[in-house]
Amino acid sequence: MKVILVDIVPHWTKDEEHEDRMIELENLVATYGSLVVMKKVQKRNTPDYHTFVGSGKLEEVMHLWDEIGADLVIIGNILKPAQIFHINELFEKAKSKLKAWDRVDLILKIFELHATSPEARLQIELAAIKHMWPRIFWMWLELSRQWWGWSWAMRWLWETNTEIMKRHLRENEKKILEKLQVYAKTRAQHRQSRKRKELKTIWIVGYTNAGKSSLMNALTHKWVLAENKLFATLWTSVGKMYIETEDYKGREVLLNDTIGFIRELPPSLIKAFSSTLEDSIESDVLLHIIDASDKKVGEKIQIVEDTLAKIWASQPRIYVFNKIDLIDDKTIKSLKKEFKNLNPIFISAFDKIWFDELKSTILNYI
Ligand SMILES: Nc1nc2c(ncn2[C@@H]2O[C@H](COP(=O)(O)OP(=O)(O)OP(=O)(O)O)[C@@H](O)[C@H]2O)c(=O)[nH]1
Ligand SMILES: [Mg+2]
Repeated sequence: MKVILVDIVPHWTKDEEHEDRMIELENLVATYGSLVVMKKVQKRNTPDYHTFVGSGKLEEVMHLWDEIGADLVIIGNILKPAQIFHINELFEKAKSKLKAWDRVDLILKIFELHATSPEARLQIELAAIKHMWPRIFWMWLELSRQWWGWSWAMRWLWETNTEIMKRHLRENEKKILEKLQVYAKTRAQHRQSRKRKELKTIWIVGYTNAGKSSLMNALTHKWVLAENKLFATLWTSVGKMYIETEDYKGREVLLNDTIGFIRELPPSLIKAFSSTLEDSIESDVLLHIIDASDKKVGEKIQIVEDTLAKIWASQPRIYVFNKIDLIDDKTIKSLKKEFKNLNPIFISAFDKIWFDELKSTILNYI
């Protein structure tokens, strides 16, 4: 699919900031397997009430569509149901084949693509239904406003169809929730059994692509998929790590590798993973993995912290700067200085360096 990317940022956004947003959006599109053929950044402080982007920009995009043959316009922000409806309506009226998605649509599509287990698929289906509800409701509201020109028969047909659609969604939602409850019950039993064995759990959290799964693989004998893609991991994997102790008895801890976070990830999408995240949310310690080679380290740390606050995770944290093989000593030194208050540990999951220090810090926390 050929994609035109449109991102709206306030006037005061620095160039490097919106470039960073754009790179991330492009990475998301690439993860979905599509190609960005055109990028548009628009600076405006208040989004357009009707279409978010503004009709002028949309006209421009529609003309481009003719020239470059794009299929999809992705808006890098989170839009209101009415706004996405108006954009698609505008495209339809202009007889354009373009469709519009917002950021949440794109992330949901990636989730759909990466969901491999039956439970993951159910959770994502549920998230998609929840995401569609306000849009359907809005579509109904908008179309019923146009009724005055309709015949009675048309109105009746349309109302009946909408009712069928709503009922279908409601029934689907109920069925999915019932199936998910079965999984949640099994998981709760496993959690109880781990508690009885007094095994401590550590949740590996962090921005997407920070290297969480790579670290999980390096510390345990698991093989979790780690690749240069956003949201490579969607599900929780649990692995056992052994830490040597001075009394030679050693300690075992459980590591949870889960979905990564990203800016503007709506809490409703995180909640879609609530059953698989339950284990992690109840963990004893958080290992916050940070990509040290990222130019926007501070911002990414803040986004992860904000997301954790939204899901009420308040455990003690160990901050781990990963990928130090990609940066020079001078950068490490300045990061150490800048983030001194976090007491971070600097490692490379690739080269397996500074793992002893990481393990002994973990030991202090459990
Ligand atoms: N150079 C270098 N690359 C690394 C290191 N750790 C991870 N990577 C690379 O970074 C990319 C992302 O790694 P993952 O382990 O999949 O990251 P993740 O945080 O699990 O990502 P998501 O599951 O998508 O949120 C992969 O291409 C890894 O090979 C490291 O220490 N050094
Ligand atoms: Mg991962």
